Amino acid sequence: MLKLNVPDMSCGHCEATVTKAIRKIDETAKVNVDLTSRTVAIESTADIQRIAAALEAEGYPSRPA
Ligand SMILES: [Cu+2]
Repeated sequence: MLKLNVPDMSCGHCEATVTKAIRKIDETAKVNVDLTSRTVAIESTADIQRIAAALEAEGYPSRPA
């Protein structure tokens, strides 16, 4: 399980965008967004750097949580 802190996530739209960006890297990823703590829990075998880069490209910089 990977956990990323994504401070710019604030609403359902952000959640959808972030989820989509992760699924583009790994369509079977399990993604669980917590808007309160602004963290994303990800179950994926994909490289965390690739996921972080995809999020950044969508305007959501992240850091390990
Ligand atoms: Cu939003």
